[in-house]
Amino acid sequence: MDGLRVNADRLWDSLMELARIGGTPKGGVCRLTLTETDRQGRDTFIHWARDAGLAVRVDGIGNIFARREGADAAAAPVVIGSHLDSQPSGGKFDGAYGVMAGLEVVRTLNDARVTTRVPLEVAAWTNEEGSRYVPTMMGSGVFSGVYALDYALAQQDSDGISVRTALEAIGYAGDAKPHAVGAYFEAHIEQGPVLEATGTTIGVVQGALGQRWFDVVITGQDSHAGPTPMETRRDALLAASRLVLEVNRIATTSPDYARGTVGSMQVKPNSRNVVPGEARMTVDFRNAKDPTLIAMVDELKRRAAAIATECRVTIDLREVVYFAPSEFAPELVASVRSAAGALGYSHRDIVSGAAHDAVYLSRVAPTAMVFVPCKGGISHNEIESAKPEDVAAGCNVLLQAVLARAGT
Ligand code: HGY
Ligand code: MN
Ligand code: MN
Repeated sequence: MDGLRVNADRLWDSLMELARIGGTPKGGVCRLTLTETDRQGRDTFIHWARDAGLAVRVDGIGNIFARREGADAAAAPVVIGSHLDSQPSGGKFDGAYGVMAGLEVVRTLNDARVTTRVPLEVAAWTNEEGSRYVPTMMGSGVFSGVYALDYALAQQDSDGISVRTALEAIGYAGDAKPHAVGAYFEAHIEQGPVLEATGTTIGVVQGALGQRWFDVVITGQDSHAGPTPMETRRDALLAASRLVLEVNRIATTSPDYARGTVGSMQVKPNSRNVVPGEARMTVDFRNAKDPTLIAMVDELKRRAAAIATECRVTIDLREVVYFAPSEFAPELVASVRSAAGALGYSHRDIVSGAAHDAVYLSRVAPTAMVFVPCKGGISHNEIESAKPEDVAAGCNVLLQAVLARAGT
């Protein structure tokens, strides 16, 4: 099987075809989870999967499993997956690449009439992005036992629509039960600058940063921008602005790949001549070491308390996501590294700054990821781009690593 190669044009064409669903003017995609465009993306994947002879099942949170039988039908499948949902102004490759690469692995095995020893499944996980609904990686989190199904179904978006309602509205509330997974592989663009900057084709992913997400509500008092003296104001936006600076200071002064982002802020009443009485913002902290991640949050809480006193406001920090740094299965990571080497691709070990469904799958099955470069390291942006030859290279590594695990 060492000579087997994927069909690079077919893979690229599938990615470009899928990118037309929810396509945005600057060449990105908007397929927010459980919306009409997400449904269309799901339907397209299922159509292609069935064309490839796969049996399709959907579970209670809308995760899709497209199954290719193996010689040992009772064996736990090797699953290859990622996600079809995107950020509001996302790119063509984030998530979609991993699902299309899984489909291309199957298509290649079909062309070569290869039967694997254990079954294969191509999976598309619900709501990886965590943009419309928190928590992030919701579908893979339910599948892996991190979140109860009812908890996930009850989550509401900013319009008060529950996951359950949205899932039923697009017809993806399925009944497939959780099943054993023999191993999990995910191909993904790096979403950062390292591979491109070092001229490396394949990232051999060791694991992913831990994350702690907070929803923050800052409450002061609306008051008139003119008569209200500066020293008596209870200005929620001033307090929020100081907290944003603290998030950045903590992240830039902490070790171990520390990251800190405030990605969203709402101000009330949001009127130019009213001192804002309320500000809502998000905090996304990440780190490669759990003790450092915990220390970052402790420092944030200390600084928030001081800012609240100085600005005469209240600051409520509600943690909405927490998962420790994850390490992938050494034996599977080694199979990715040796596949890249055998195929003659430049490769390097790398830690993922982004979380992926693989983070939660690694709790229930040996897991590994394959990274390929993206242009300028830019992702979660409509201009996200990758090269056809890199996309194909990652899929060839995926094919060989999957075959090494699934057997033939
Ligand atoms: O935020 C993340 O790491 C992922 O893109 N959901
Ligand atoms: Mn992704
Ligand atoms: Mn993403």
